[in-house]
Amino acid sequence: MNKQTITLAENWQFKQVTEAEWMKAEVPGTVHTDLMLNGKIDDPYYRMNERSVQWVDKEDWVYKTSFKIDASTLKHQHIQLHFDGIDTYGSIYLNNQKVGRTDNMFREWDFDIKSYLVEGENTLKVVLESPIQEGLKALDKHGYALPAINDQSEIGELGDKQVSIFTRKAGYHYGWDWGPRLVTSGIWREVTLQMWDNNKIDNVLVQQNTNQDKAEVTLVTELDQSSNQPLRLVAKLDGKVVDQREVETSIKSVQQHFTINNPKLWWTANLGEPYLYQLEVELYNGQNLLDVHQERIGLRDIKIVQKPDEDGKGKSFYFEVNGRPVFVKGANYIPNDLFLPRVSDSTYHHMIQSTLDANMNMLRVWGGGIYENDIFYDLCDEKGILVWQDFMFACSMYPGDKAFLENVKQEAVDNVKRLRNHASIAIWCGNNEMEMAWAPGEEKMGWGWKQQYTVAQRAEIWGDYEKVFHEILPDVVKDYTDNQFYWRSSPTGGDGEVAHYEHRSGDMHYWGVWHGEHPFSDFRKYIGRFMSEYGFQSFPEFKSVKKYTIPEDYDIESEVMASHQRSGIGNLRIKKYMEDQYQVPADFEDFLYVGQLLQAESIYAAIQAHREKMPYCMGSLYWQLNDCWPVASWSSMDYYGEWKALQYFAKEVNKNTSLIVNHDEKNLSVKIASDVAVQSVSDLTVKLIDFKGNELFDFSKTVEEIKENNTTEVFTTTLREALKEKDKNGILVVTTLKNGGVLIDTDYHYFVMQKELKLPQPQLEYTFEEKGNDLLVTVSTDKLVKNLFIEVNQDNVDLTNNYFDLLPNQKMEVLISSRVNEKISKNNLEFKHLQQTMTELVK
Ligand code: BMA
Repeated sequence: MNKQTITLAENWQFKQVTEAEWMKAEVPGTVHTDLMLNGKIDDPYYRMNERSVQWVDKEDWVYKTSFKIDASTLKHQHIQLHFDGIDTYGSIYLNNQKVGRTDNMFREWDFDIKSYLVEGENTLKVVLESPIQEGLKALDKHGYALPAINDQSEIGELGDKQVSIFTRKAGYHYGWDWGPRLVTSGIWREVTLQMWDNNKIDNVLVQQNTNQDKAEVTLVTELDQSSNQPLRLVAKLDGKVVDQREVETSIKSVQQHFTINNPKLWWTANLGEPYLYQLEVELYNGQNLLDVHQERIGLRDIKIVQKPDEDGKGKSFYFEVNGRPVFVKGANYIPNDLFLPRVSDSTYHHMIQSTLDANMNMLRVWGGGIYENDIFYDLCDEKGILVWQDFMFACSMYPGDKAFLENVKQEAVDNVKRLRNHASIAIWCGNNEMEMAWAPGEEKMGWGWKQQYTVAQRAEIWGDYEKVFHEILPDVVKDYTDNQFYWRSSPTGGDGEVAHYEHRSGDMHYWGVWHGEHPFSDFRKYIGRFMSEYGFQSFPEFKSVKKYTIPEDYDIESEVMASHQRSGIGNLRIKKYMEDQYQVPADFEDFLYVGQLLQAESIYAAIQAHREKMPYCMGSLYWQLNDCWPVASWSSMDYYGEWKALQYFAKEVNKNTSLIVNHDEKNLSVKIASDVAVQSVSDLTVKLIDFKGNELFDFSKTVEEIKENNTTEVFTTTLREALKEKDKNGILVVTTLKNGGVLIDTDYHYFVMQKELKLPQPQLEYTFEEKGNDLLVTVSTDKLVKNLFIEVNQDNVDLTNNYFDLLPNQKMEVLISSRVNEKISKNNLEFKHLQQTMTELVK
């Protein structure tokens, strides 16, 4: 092949520009992690250390490496220096001559360097200018401040000077309500030398028209051609040639067509197999292979359906995959670290596997983070997880000068081209919450932003918004993708209408519970067509908290714990809602545990309410799947990858076919919500038992048919009939659904708040069985156990179940295994259940 790539990952050194001493550096890397590596700063995630590293982002840094080039390599016609990403302002020098400058973390950069190279030793230097100093200059030039509510400028020692919006860099680096302020710099993605002669493939756009019977595929290949040689382009699918053609010398863009009959379709995880074909596009000169483009593609058709309701008052908003409406189950996703290059492939595997294991079928890559690494999308493709992709703008208003707009356009082109062929990409969205916060044309709506400005400034700010989100970004999606869907902002009511809680079109972020202090029961009241955000916070489990604290910090109000809680109202909200539902434990460790249950129960109920409203509501993405550092947040997995109680509860409530049991003052009802049709007869049993296991009521029936994307009531009775004179505090309803003898779902339903449950003191028995490195724990009990938590004091472990209720005389098997092949020791296990945390006796 005439193309050659050399990765520049070795011999890197760095220093502060004003200092003399060079230190060892990692590329890809960040200044902060390199300073840690050299023992110059302490881990910013530990206790209050974040505060002592705020100087780092105000300095300029320089990285250098050297590499050898031999005479034959130098003969290549084209030699480019390629950066997959530079964070952010970088001046690039080769052999002390400036070859260019970068100013956008999200873009890829190419510099022609043939004329700068010499035979033998070459030096590459990258000067990283402080994003804060650059931001301050831009703020000065702009003349007035712009809204950036999550920018923690005070912690950054800048007073009220919020500069994040002026730099095209991940917003969350400047702080968020779940993140610290650590404004990084670094060569954060790979650096390569790319060499070729005459011709290469630049990129390939895959277009398809797919249905069950056939897929008509068009490949649009862009070539970099500078020779007069006759060329041939060969397309292969799963190793078989599907098209080949001669290419005329002057042509830059070539189309190839082929048809696949009876294609193996790509499906979301819950509906089928996410089949991927291996695509190769090869460029030949005679028999000589010049270049090859490889990727895995899915044959599928994805649409977003917005059909007016019959009464004309709203419109649907649902995803249709291969002609089938899909109820979306999932979560919002943020970057896994502030220091992005250290996020390992195994972290990505764990995240996406956990998404799949929690029976989800979509992640929303939220706009305050990054356009994720390729591996993220590869894994989503493989596992059948749809991706809602935001462009990187969130909760702020941005400038709109010519240079900024041109920069944004290039960023969009780079990322759209990189990601568009992934089977998982389902929607492109302009930004997070900006339309709703500004609320154009609605004086009474919004977050009070526009009221801070003069008429002229308001016109300018909204004008700049429209240029980016109503022109540049939709144009890029239109021009560079296979007709993919663009949505202006999340949330938006659609048709230019601002989203609100009563709106009957578009997507909805429901924050009445939490921010608005609505009761949990309001999750059932405010349901839109597609719930793209809602959430509730919790702390990490104690094992995780111990990693960033010392015993004197073990109080949620301590300075250290408060610093790892970035929502100003966070602790207040958790305590208030906990008081409503639970007996609030005085013990710190118990508080963390009960807090996780509180979060899990509330979001479980929300997801259930959304599914119950199918097909009116066709999506439920809670805020948020993961964390970027150890912190109290809305996440269902903590920074160390530990599943919180919510992740287990999500797994339960997201099952394709799920029981929903509810009661009100008068009635008890059982419903079945299902994403899929179940044609054969199913068996439903509904039992009422007390906490010692006595049966008080027993009902069973067969269910003839379960419909897809629908919720059907299958049983109802009056409370009077079911409960008789029984004590509500000591009973529960156990509902099971079986099909052909196979258990589909079980649900336990209680009649009172957790704080009012008369939980008995159970006699628990445990047996342990080693299975290779894994440990099988079998738990049994004589009386009801509520929310048994198996705490494993080992890292990187998976449990098949946790935080579960165990019925009297029931047995539960939990397999504990290690993701790093370690032996699980029973000595590392501790157990906790709710009754142990309750100090007040329920009368
Ligand atoms: C949502 C998100 C984030 C934020 C979260 C919790 O609206 O888009 O901006 O972290 O709320 O407040």
